[in-house]
Amino acid sequence: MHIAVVCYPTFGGSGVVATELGIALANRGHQVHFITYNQPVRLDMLVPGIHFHEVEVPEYPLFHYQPYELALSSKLVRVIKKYDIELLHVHYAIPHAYAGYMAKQMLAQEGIHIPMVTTLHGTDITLVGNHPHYKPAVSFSINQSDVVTSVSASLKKDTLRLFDIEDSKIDVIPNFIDVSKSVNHDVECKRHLMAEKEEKIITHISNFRPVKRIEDIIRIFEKIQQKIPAKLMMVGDGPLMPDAKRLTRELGIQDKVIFMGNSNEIHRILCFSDLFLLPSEKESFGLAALEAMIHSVPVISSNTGGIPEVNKEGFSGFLSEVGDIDDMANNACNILSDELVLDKFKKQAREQALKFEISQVVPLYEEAYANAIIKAKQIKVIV
Ligand code: GMT
Repeated sequence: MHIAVVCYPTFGGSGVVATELGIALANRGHQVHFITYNQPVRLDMLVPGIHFHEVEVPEYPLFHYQPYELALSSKLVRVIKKYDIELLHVHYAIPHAYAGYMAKQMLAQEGIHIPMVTTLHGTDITLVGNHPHYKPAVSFSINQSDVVTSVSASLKKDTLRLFDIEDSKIDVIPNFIDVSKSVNHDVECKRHLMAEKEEKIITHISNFRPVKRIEDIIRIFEKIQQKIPAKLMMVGDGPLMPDAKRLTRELGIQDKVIFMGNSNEIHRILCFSDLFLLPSEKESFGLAALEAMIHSVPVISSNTGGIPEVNKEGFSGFLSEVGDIDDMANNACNILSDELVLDKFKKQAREQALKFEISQVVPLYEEAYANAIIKAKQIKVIV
């Protein structure tokens, strides 16, 4: 099948899911065309069947805001026609579902009926999409999609609660992990560069936005290191980076916290990590936690959104109420203070992550594509 994929190309989870899914589909013989403003960070252009089309937005000084949606929908029309695209898959509703709908309409004028699948990822529903400034357009474009998928049951529930959308409209297709890629045995694990032998290594990966509760991470770590020798790896970048650095200085733990910036090779960090922290305010799924777990890293997280669908209490880690940093620190110490307990949790974290193996999830998307094609045909007949 010839598939067009629209996603954010940055280090966010939705872009990672879109990219990994696209690569998996290409490996199964599909032609996959990525259409976005930059090459997605994890896109491997050497995989046969992968194509990338850049959306360019010419700067015009009269415009206070450059019209990206317009450029995207025009690019979609051109690519869909030129490469005989049979299906459009947009990741993250804002503004992709809206731009996709516009492209669909333009193409319909020319007798081309392109089925559209929209995958909801989280903040496009719970934070941004729900804002009154966007809500009508988001609601409309979700309803106009032929098939809608959400990355967790919790996100589906949130979508139905916040928007006027029918239950049957949304299929839950969980995020996934490619085991073969995520455990690279050729990579030498350079733990000795990061910590002393007796120190435990605790890791957090995100885009350092308020929803991740970056301050909680630093404060949880500060409590842990009072009881257990440890280092904290802060991986990623974002608006709260300066605040996080300031807090480590205020707490006098700056020598124990390493800010590593964005990384395309998180397996090289997760291979030596003992524990992962994800105390987010909201999290539709928590892909970063799943990536940690497949590397046998147990997770201390908040009990919010889709996280409990991924991190199993007392098995792959522990869950606490949002903001309960004492409980999170205690849970972390309980795992880290006993080597036998730590080993058990490491094994269980990997066992839990294996339930999300990519080979089980990609066919669900192929099924969703087949349904979208059927639905688009029915709509065409009605029109
Ligand atoms: O929160 C992020 O780090 C980025 C955001 C995105 O859209 O890229 O992540 C959302 O989508 C991910 C992939 O489906 C999920 O794993 C994250 O839980 C979700 N983030 C939130 O809901 C806050």
